[in-house]
Amino acid sequence: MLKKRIAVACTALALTAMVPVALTRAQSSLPKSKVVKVRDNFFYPDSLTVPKETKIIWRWPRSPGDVHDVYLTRRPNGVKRFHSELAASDYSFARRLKKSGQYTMVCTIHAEMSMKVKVRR
Ligand SMILES: [Cu+2]
Repeated sequence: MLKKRIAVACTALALTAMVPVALTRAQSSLPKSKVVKVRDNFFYPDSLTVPKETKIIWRWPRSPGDVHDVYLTRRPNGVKRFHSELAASDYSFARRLKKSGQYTMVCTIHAEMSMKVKVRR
């Protein structure tokens, strides 16, 4: 019986401990981030709509594949181009998109490999 009661108490404690985390997440006004997978030969997802100040993180796979990069082509006025390294694996690249508008990123090696991000006002 005692064992059962302890188990119940532990479950209750665990649930209580989880509540603040959930609340913090929901209430947080911290800028968001989105992960984009870099694969052969596509970005996933290849289309995103995000709020301003979202950090986009491109992640290459752990095991080596083809070489890819991320190069910003279309962008709102006044936004600087960015260009990642060329990488085959174990690499990531991130940029925070601060200005609303349409962004297009491509891989300079593979013409078919492109993606769009719409940053909301
Ligand atoms: Cu590529």
